[in-house]
Amino acid sequence: MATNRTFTMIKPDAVADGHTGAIIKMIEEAGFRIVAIKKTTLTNERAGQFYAVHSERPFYQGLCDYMSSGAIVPMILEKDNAVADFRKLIGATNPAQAEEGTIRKLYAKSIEANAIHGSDSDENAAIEGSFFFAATEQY
Ligand code: YYY
Ligand code: MG
Repeated sequence: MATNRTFTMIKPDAVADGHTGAIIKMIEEAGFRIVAIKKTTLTNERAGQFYAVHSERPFYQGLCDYMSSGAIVPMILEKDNAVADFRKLIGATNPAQAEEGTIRKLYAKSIEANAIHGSDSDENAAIEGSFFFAATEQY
């Protein structure tokens, strides 16, 4: 059975451009309940830890620089089939390939500055959620 939680963060470009409210509205209207939320920043080093799985990829350093360039809004979300349904809501990694009506189609600027993160598995959702939030911050 799919677990009912996923992890997301609104990325620096979308936060800086004032899209936080519109994106949260889309998330809630799609039926996700916000379990945890805050506005914070990542150092370059912590961004590197979060994306460690990509450390050998050519885009890794640029990604770490970008993710530490401004405020982000991490969230834990709850819904039946949360991981898969949320990936559908955000759309493809490259906004040029994202479907109409998805968050990335609407708000991403490029494959790097692509507005929002979504966990790719139940296991990673739990790891990523606890990267940002203590158990006492999840309601
Ligand atoms: O899960 P998702 O965010 O859709 O993509 P990943 O393949 O996990 O890559 C993580 C992150 O890295 C992506 O959101 C933007 C960045 N990135 C990039 O800058 N250039 C690429 N060719 C691939 C990914
Ligand atoms: Mg990914």
